[in-house]
Amino acid sequence: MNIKKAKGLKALVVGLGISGKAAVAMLNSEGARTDMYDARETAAARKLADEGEYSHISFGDRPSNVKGYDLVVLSPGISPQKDYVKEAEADGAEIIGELELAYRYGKGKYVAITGTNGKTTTTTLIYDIYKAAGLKAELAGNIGVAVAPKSMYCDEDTYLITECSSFQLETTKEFKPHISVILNVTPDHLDRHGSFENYAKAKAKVFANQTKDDFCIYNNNDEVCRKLMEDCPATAIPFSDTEELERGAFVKDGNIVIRDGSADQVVCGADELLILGRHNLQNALAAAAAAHFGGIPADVTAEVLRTFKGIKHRMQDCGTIDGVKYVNDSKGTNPDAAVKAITSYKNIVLIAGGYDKKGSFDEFVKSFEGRVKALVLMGVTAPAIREAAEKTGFTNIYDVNNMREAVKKSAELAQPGDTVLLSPACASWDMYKNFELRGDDFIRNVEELRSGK
Ligand code: UMA
Repeated sequence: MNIKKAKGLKALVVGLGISGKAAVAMLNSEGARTDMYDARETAAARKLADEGEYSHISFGDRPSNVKGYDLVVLSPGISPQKDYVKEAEADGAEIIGELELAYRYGKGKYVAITGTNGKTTTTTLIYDIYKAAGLKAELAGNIGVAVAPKSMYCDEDTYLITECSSFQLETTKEFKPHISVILNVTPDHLDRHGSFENYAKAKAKVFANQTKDDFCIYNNNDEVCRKLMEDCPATAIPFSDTEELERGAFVKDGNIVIRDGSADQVVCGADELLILGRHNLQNALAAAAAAHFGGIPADVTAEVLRTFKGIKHRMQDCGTIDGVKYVNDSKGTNPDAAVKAITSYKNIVLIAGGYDKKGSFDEFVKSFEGRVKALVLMGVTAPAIREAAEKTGFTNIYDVNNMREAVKKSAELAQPGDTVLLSPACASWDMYKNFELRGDDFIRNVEELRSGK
């Protein structure tokens, strides 16, 4: 039971996208007096203000006022380090995000999944398993669904299977999931968090308020995860695809096995998974552990693992044209995610580049060896990726201006048996609103290629 009362609080919601709108609705229904701010003035934002009883709304570089608030609810895309946020805090406001708001004023039991990569796949797998077990479950969080409406309208015994980004965790304070999952931690969003250490710290907030009665499922193959566990107050449950563990989820004799007490439970064969790659085996192990420690029988988990086909924009098979396979991995928004996709295929014509998060591309280009034949670059980071690739001696590089040109050029370069892979290693925000729109643009262009347009 996490419910508190927000009645009478004076709140400012910063950013009016998916999270901000949900925060406004929750605060209004709780009886808080809610003001709003967004850098961009849109008709949708105005409408929101007209509907609110006490709302004042402002647009532009900063909110018209940041003084006198009890609570400031930041959208995930907005840094708590911004001057006006610091000013509000100095004036006595508590700074939280929509995840924390949903937790404080709503209901439900949380299964919170974080990590640099694999979050959406694992969150979806866990959700599918909980539903298959007949439990009440809702999908929420960074997967594109605000948490607040789910926690407002669910029952106390509903599981909120919540994908948590570092941005969302950064602004949590009391958030306490019953089961947390940390899949891996590799450099991402360094422009926002300032350092890898700060980014890892934000991830560790997923377990900060857990107790021994809760579970934290973590990747024992990931050094950063193991290190974070030194400060974990929950019952820590490791998973590994390479070693047998005293307790946890691992692969033994080719099977996914759960060990919890004396007898091992065989879930299913690792080769029965339809989703490809070592990282997906790790995602399946994490999901199997999250299911087991949520009290779900192994046969229910097995059925979902055997039939799960993956998610859109994550190594999504878009079919074959003239013997060339087209794969949409628009969700490869950081170098590590893209490496995972690259190592799952051979003879690749790779489309990469996008928004600059100020990370290094050295490891990314190293993974090309023996796999990537040609590189087609677009977006702000194109010169940086070219430079990193050329340093390693890789020179088969082509610059293009948009996705249409990228798909056309890739089709020219690819031979039967090759794979054209969109896995940009970068966020989409320089050219698109989000990675979904980038992936849809890729799919549309592949379809046009198929129809000969
Ligand atoms: N805005 C400002 N000032 C700024 C920046 C943005 O006012 O300085 C305004 C914009 O004009 C816009 C609103 O804020 O109206 C957008 O807010 P937002 O960027 O926080 O996005 P939301 O629509 O609320 O979506 C957020 C997550 N977005 C980000 O973290 C950037 C979504 O994750 C998430 O699905 C959604 O909440 C529901 O939980 C997307 C994402 O890209 C998928 N996540 C990153 C990732 O996965 O790498 C972390």
